Amino acid sequence: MQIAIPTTVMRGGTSKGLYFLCDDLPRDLKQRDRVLLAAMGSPDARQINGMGGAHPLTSKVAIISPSDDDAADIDYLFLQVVVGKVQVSDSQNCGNILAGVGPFAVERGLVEAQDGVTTVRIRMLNSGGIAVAQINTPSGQVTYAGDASIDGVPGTAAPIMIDFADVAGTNCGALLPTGNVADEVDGVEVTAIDNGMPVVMLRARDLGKTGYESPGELEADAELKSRVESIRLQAGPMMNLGDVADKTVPKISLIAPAQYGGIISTRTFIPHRVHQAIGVLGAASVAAGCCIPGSVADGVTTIVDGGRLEVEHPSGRFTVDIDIAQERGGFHVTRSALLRTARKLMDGNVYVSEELTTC
Ligand code: NQM
Repeated sequence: MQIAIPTTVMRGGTSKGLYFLCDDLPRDLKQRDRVLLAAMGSPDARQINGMGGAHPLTSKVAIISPSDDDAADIDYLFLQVVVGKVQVSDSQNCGNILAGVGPFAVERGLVEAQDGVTTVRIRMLNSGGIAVAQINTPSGQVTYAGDASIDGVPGTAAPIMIDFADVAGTNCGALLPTGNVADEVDGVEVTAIDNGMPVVMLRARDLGKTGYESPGELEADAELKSRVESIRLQAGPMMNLGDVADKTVPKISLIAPAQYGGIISTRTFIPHRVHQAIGVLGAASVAAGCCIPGSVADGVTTIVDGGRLEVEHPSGRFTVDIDIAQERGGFHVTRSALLRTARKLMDGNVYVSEELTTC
């Protein structure tokens, strides 16, 4: 027999996933993960028997519950249901799926809607840190329609402004987790950085690439992929992430001079597929790297001291507002803010075999 589990399918930023209330999923974590694998269709590489879209960007889950933290209204746990593997990972946060969390919480009655704009304070359980999202709620109803556009998503939608007060080092303990602005791994200069997402930045040209290749071209290059993975496996422990063989972090961002008036151009391994755009917190980390003299971005771009930075990616640009200060010899990011949109696609039940919730 199959049982029904209430869920909402939502596009959050440039990603898509299933959004659940925590109480609707099994409490036991092994059972919960079995249910989510079945709901998404993993480990099948095509996810044909589930809701997933056979790509990391469309195999994502948000679990939302009321928060007991006075600084937050709700808690958000992000889970990556790995495509092609029996693996559900909480090793990373996701700022794109985060965009749908505020609307979901308002619609499910976890946060009271205001007439106009509703502020939702979200505690991010994977990484720590609070995100503050502004949701359009005219007459106390969430609206998804609007005139904001983000690169990588067709059309326009209601704007969702998201502010991160203090996310630097939330995954790795420090903005520059190795203690250096640059390190060498496998003979390649890298900058390991965590402004909400652990990212290893390196110059595309140092790997024999222009940095303007398409995701498909980069994914087809087996030698490049193995060099990138070798650097990632060594950078993980250096970034206080331990053994990252089975983790989806750090991300590897190949950087090159901007082509379209932005601060820098990126192609980002997440970590085995190449992002069609760039992750939200991934972009915040790369933007922070563009503010640090001596980082690998220094010379690829002109280092700035914060402001509105446009990070270029394969499908356009990602704007990050960043405030960064140099204090006591270190760098302190006081604010990262950005615009996303989200859209509710379907609301109903996902069906899984009852045995998964009982054994
Ligand atoms: O960096 C993909 C995405 C992400 C993560 C990934 C993200 C972020 O685009 O905050 O949004 O890097 O795995 O959904």
